[in-house]
Formats: sequence, structure tokens, C-alpha cells
Amino acid sequence: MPSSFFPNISRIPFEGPDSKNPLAFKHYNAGEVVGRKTMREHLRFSVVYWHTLRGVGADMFGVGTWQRPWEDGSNSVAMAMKRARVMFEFCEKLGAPFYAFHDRDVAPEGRTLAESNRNLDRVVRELKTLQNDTGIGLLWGTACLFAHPRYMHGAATSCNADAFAYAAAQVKKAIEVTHELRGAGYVFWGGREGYATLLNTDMERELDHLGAFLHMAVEHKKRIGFRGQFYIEPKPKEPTKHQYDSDAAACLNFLRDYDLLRDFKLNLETNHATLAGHTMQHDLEVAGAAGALGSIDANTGDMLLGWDTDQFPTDVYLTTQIMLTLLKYGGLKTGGTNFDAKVRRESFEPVDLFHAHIGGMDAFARGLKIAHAIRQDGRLDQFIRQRYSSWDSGIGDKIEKGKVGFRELEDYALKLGEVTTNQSGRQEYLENLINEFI
Ligand code: XUL
Ligand code: CO
Repeated sequence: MPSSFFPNISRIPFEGPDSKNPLAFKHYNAGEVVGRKTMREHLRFSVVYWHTLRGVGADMFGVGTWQRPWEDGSNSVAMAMKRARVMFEFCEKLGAPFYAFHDRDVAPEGRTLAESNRNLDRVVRELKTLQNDTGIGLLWGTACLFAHPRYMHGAATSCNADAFAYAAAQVKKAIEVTHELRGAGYVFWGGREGYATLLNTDMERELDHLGAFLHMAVEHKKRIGFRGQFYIEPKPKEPTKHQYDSDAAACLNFLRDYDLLRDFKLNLETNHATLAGHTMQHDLEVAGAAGALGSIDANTGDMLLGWDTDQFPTDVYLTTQIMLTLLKYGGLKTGGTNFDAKVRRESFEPVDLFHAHIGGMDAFARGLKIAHAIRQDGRLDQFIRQRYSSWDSGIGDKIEKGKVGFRELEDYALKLGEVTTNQSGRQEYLENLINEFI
């Protein structure tokens, strides 16, 4: 492919930790084996269309600032075709094996649904060619069900049945093009599936509609033979006051309640977990324990700002925690490390996109190496095993095996006298242990 959109940037090399080159990896070495897989296989990095190609750097108080010399100022199909080439040149130079999009990121919305679908088909043909030429794959597709005014009250949870129907048609098409592009997955993020006020909301009805919508999606997936993984992406609020998919636990409860758990996993995003009052590791553990850990949207919030700032992750402590939990649950399979992150409004040059992604990839590579080393060392695992050892035999074993009830436990407790075997939780020792590796 001709190097036309980022003329001064060549393929980002791995130069190792001593390099001072801002356009080189210090830690991410795609082919390096960590445990049983290469870094590339472990991390499955993905670049997002919406921030990286469609963001303009606007905020609530000001217009866009980002210089994107390839843009012609239009939202035409011709511009969409050109932008697709920008995306693939960017991913190739970065060495990112995947990308992700919303339907309306890649092709313009038309005057009618039929026209929107035709626009999408034209760009999808171009994306398919680019995928074949470069070997870069689609991590997941999704539909934008939150930007257009028709979705002001939500999509699947709208008070307006026509909006539900339109959303269904849009998701049907988005799943079909994701299938056409051999996407590894498809994401449902409920952008406006929630409420602004309970005064006008029939929550029970809205939740039933969301359940029905997702069942229809599963049915369509099966009908067309799409084998990619479906994910729900939790977020507690923004743009809504409350989003129904508020965190991992709420999503799992919803999926169980509507008998959808076998068809969905979760796509967890750091800044969404923190908006919900959790850490990312917390939500990963909740999903992992339920066998529903699917994919991650890699980013971070700002400690002092209360909203979804979608910054690139650079905190090695955070990436270590994420990788510890991912490795514990067997690592990413269909999922990836998807940079749902944007450069700051002040970082307006195209080269900033490279700095941002390189930094995120290096932070995750370090997190991976550190987490792997901690697991190899074994002291952390050993400590946890030991902490629960009272469950391995005796009364603990009987409880776990369901062999005793309250009456037997009462007999046992009466004989026991007092619980005398508590051990220290050793939080400080464990925190120090983690720091040995960072
Ligand atoms: C919004 C968000 C979305 C989803 C895809 O906060 O994270 O971009 O990742 O719809
Ligand atoms: Co996201």
C-alpha cells in the first residue's frame, strides 16, 4: 500500500527498553513468546474507528481541533472509502492486527435506511479488500444506536415501537456486515438504553423489550451462520442518567434473567468500570467467575474528572491487574485489547495517534510480562490457595460438596467452641510482592 496518509512515519519497530525513539516500541515485541503464546496472540490489539478516524477533538465547550489532512470536510461515501485506507495504513504501521467499528463510523447514514445500507455495502466491499490485502481483521462490529435523534429515548428500550423496529433493522444489517467481514465478535453497548428520569419510564417494560431485542439478534445470528462472539459492554451512565447494563454484575443478572447467558460474554472497559464505582479488575473478576469474560476496551479515566474521558492507558499497575485476571481466566480468545481511547483535544497532530497507541501497547506488554512473572513466581497463587485451605478437607470440604446442612453445622459449631484458626490477610505483604515485579 502506498505510504500516503502518514508520510513521515514508517512501520513502528521494536527497539527495546533503552530506546529513546518515541516512534518505537520499548516493550511490545509482537513475536516474543510469553508463556505459551506470542505477545501478538496474547494481546490482540485493536484500533477503533470512532475515536481514531471519526473523532474531531470537540468537547462540550469547544469545536474540533484535530488536524486530519486526509479529510475533505464531507461525510460522503468517497471520503469513507479513503478513510478506510487511512485506517489500514495506520494499523499496518502500528502492527495492530485488528480494528473495530460502528456501522455509521465506516459509512455515512443516508436519507433512508435503504440508502444507509447501500452506503455500508459499498464501504464494506472496500474494507474486505483491505483486510485481504493486509491480513488485518475485524475484532468486532456494532451499530450506532445513540447518535441519531430517532434514538433520543433509546433504541431497544425506547418508548416508541418504531424506534425499536428501526434499531432492529440497523442491528440486523450490522451483524450481517460483521459476518461478511469475518468479524471475531459483535458488541452491544446500550448507549441510551436507560433513562433520564424515572418519572416518564416504565422500567419493567423497557427491560422486557431489551431482552426480546437480544433474543431476536441471537436468532438472526444463527440464521445467517455468524459464529462470532456476542458481547454486552457495561457502562453505568453517560449519556443516560442510568444505563441498564450498568456493570458486569448487572449485565450478568440481566442475561440470566432473560435466558441469554449462553449466547453472550462481556466486553469490559476500564473507564466504564470506574464510572460504576469499581476497578476494572473487579469487573473482570465478576465476568471471569461467571465464565463470561470476553474482550476488553482498553482505556482509562482521569482520577479527578468524573466522566468518561477515554484516555489511553499508560498506568502499568492497571495493566498488570488487568493481565493478572485475564491470564487467570485463560486469556483472550475471540476478544481483544481494543483501544476505545482518544487523544486529548490539545494533541491535534496525526503523530499523536501513534504516540497514544504505542504507549498503550507498551503499557499492556509490560502488564502482560509482569503478570506472567507473578504467576510463574507462584507466591501470590500459593498464598490464596493456602488462605482457603480450610475448604480442602474436613468440614469445609463437606460444605462445598453439599453433604451438610444447618443442623449438622450447628452440631459441629457446638463442639468447636470458638473459631481459632484465622490467619492474617497480609494485604501489605501482597502489595509489596506485586511491587517486586513492577
Ligand atoms: C461508549 C463506548 C462505545 C462502545 C461501542 O462509551 O465505549 O464506544 O465501545 O459502542
Ligand atoms: Co467502549
